[in-house]
Amino acid sequence: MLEDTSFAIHPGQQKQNGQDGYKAIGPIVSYKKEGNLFNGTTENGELAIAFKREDIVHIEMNPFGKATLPKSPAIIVSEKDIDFKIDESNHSITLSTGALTVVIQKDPLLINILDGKGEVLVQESKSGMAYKETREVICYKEMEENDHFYGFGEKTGFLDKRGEKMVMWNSDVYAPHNPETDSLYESIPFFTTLRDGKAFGIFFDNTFKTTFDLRSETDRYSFGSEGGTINYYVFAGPTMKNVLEQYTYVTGRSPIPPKWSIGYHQSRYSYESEQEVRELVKLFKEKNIPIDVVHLDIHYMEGYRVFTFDKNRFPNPKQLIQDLKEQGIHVVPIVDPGVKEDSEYPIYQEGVRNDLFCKYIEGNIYFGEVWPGNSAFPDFTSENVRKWWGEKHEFYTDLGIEGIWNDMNEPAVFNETKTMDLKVIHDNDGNPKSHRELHNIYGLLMGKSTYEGMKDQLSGKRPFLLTRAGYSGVQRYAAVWTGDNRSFWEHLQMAIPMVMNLGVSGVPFAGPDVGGFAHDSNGELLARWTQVGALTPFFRNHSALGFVRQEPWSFGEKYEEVVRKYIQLRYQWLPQLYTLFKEASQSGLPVMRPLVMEYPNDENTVNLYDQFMIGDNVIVAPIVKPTDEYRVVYLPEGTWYDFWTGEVLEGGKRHLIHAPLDKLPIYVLAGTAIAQGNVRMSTEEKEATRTVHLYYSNNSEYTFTMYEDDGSTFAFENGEYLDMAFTITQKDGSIQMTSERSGSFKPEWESFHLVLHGAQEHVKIEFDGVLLEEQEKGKYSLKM
Ligand code: MIG
Repeated sequence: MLEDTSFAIHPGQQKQNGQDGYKAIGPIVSYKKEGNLFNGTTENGELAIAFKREDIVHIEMNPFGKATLPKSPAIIVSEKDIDFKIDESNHSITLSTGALTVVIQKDPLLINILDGKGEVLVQESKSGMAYKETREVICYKEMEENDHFYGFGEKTGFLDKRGEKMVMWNSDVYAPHNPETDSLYESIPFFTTLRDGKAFGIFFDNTFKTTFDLRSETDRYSFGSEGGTINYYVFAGPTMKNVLEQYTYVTGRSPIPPKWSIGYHQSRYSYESEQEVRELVKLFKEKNIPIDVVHLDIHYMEGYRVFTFDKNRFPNPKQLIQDLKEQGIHVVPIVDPGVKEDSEYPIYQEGVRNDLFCKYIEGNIYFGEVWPGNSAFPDFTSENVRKWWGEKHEFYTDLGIEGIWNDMNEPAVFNETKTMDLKVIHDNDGNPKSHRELHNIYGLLMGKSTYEGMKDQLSGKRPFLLTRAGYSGVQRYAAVWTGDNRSFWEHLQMAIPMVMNLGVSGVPFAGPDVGGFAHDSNGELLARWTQVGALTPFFRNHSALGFVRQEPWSFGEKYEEVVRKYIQLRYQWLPQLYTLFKEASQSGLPVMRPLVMEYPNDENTVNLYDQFMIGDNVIVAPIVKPTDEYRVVYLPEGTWYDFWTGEVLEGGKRHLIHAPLDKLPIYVLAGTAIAQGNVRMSTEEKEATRTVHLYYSNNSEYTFTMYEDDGSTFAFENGEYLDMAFTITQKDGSIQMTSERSGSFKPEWESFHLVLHGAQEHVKIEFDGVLLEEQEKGKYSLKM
């Protein structure tokens, strides 16, 4: 209680410095290389090292038992390791592949990791790895003066996490979300260090509560856990993009989402009846505002029982869902893990009778209070439970539902600790472990169960899953929204670095509740937030009960117009975003990314949090303050075009730009291109025209890719896609474009245009050797 008062900084509260009770793992006593595995014994523990790839090393230091290089469910990379060279000197043992060298100093034991050129990436500091008899483990690394840190998943605050101390513990935080709020819903114990323009990454694969301390000391940082071992991967980089490719090689990538799921989503806690949903959709249509998805929050259920619809509020869900589908709209219902304790409720009956719920070691079911009242929780750590829960989604797919929203899956429980009793023992496929150990992966495994179950039942269609909680690897199953933010300008500001860091953490499909969830939004905030949302990967307006309505028309004509314009803009940009989602599925690169990823040598970008990039050539610099119409935009080297006016701005400096309420500042790099589609009322409507916008720059070369497929099935896996790579060479006042196509998919567009921006005079464009005819100034048409 007194924590909220000045008592918290009472002089007597100051902790004594000095002995922290940690003990070093001790020097190497013996070691052996067996096949592709290195095993060492230290005075107080064990050490194991294996290489997943030349540029990825897996290390475990275990002071409590054998080092076995354990893998959490985050890991998808195969068991197979690659070989390495081993050398020994008096003081050290060296393991190397071409791209990484691990130097194990024998006494005291310190592990240093160098890149292929012999440059030090990770250097252990002081005691290196240490532990307490009470099972805490910690590892110290040196921190250089110019190190910057990115990633760590879903964290508040600015972009660069240097100077922060962060705890990974999936937590339901309704309020507050502020710069010092630490644990939120997701735990992604992975980060990238950028040092003098070069990057490497560390993934601490430990599912217990982990802590990353980049604050307490200026020249070293630590990561540690209250259980488990120091079990981590180092990724060699050398670019931030390489690190993400390496990390997602180990933990997986996002599948290409169904197109409808990257359209606009409208939500409210809650649209409470069929009537209300129909009226909502009618208004969207009347007002000419595109929409693809309506979310159904907890009120659709019968007494908050998952896998039910309330018969009075939603008398005919099948009809409703079908009618909406005919209007190009998908319905996404919320599904929480808590199953109401009700002996007459089939889901509860099945769960109890088939032993599918989380239990105490003594055999009694764990019950926690959530929306339905006293509830039991499926034990997603076991395959049979995941299968059962996944199959239950037939209830939704039978009604025509293709997307699910998982909430409260930290799991959140209404009690003091906010979650399940840590003593609960998960079955974990016959390898029992406490909730304390597996808490952080509960949401990930619920996501796996839901995604795989939906996929099985959708006969070839792609499911969409939105989740609140997760762990590394969550990207394989779900999009992530950043939970219960508020309708504050500060939260609009915070959302930008948060989503960028999620992207840098392997989660490309993310976004905040547009307009803010709790608190009362207002027209200007909604307008500015919708501008940002229009280009964030996940785009959903959601708000809480008890606060003012937040649908696009809630604040009068003036704001409605702006909101409409930007939801429409989203549809125009979908082709560009879709290609980026496809790239994310192959390389792990985020759709929305910090400038530092593209300009790592530019010091101005290292903590730039209020601008973002879409792909590698578009900068978005939204207004995130009330009444302000001006802001400073930093444009890195190169020449940039104002997306709206075509005005040319020189890079390598800051510009003061004017952005009245209806303007979202967007800049496109000269010499590059973007794809745009026509505005549609939903992605289910035909995309009749496709336009590629070229931005003139004499003497440049750019490879521009455009990806297409049916947008809804997995047929692309069998070659039914169209991948077009255009090489655009601008030289001596003319442009040469060559295209390379693969895949057998035939797109639906009837016309394909090329628009050239910024050329003062007529420019000759040759496309695959054919001279294009200029139809009107800057506009060229061509046959695909
Ligand atoms: O404790 O289902 O973050 O989006 O509307 C609240 C009701 C539970 C929290 C989610 C929010 C959702 C709300 N849920």
